[in-house]
Amino acid sequence: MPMDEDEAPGLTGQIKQKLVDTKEAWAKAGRLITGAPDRAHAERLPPGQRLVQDWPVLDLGVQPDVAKEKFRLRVEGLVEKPVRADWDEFMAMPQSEMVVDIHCVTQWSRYDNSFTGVKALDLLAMAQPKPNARFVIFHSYDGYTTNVPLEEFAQPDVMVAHSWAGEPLTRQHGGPARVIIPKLYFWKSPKWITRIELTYNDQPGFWEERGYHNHGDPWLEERYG
Ligand SMILES: Nc1nc2c(c(=O)[nH]1)N[C@H]1C(S)=C(S)[C@@H](COP(=O)(O)O)O[C@H]1N2
Ligand SMILES: [Mo]
Repeated sequence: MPMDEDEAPGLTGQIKQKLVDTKEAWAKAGRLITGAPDRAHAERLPPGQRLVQDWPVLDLGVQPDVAKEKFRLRVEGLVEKPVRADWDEFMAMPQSEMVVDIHCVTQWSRYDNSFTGVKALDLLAMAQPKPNARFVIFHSYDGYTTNVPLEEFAQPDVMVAHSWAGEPLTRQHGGPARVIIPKLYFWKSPKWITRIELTYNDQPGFWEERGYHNHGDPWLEERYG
């Protein structure tokens, strides 16, 4: 698949290689897997996580400046009706709100994040996946990629969000638009999204290729693969 010309080429030349190396080494060592559920929050806080009040910023050190005029959202690949929306078309799609908890593999969780955007289910209703579509590969403006099974994307609490707590998503948190998949660790929620590709074959993304778990369920502590 050719990359969108708006996507940054040569990602590895720009990222904080030291940071990536450290995380990759942790993944190899299986670090941070504690297996110890926090009893006080047994029903809400996944094992090995701690609750934070602020919202940490995690990325590869490249935060693309995507002007709304240049923003494009595409849903393509194994679909009957490829979607290609500019900002106004994206904002004219059915809008939804949700309040969800988010869980980062680096052990922080944050409760009650309110997001506004377009539900994955609404995008899929427009794009109409072909019967042989099995996986979703996300492509972002910083060159980041990540992958999920189609059934994980087709959950009612998955959306392409443009607002958080009623305000436009900031650039550092992935604005103008990012995917939110609350049931999986947060590395599966790509910031600065531009292309959502439905495929037959799975295609491990940036962190999945560097030792992170291919699935990433926080309740099963699927941190490292
Ligand atoms: N495009 C893009 N999306 C990304 C990342 C990234 O580097 N680039 N990092 C992932 C990781 S590892 C995490 S934990 C979350 C962090 O999102 P936040 O900075 O809004 O907390 O974004 C995920 N999505
Ligand atoms: Mo992360």
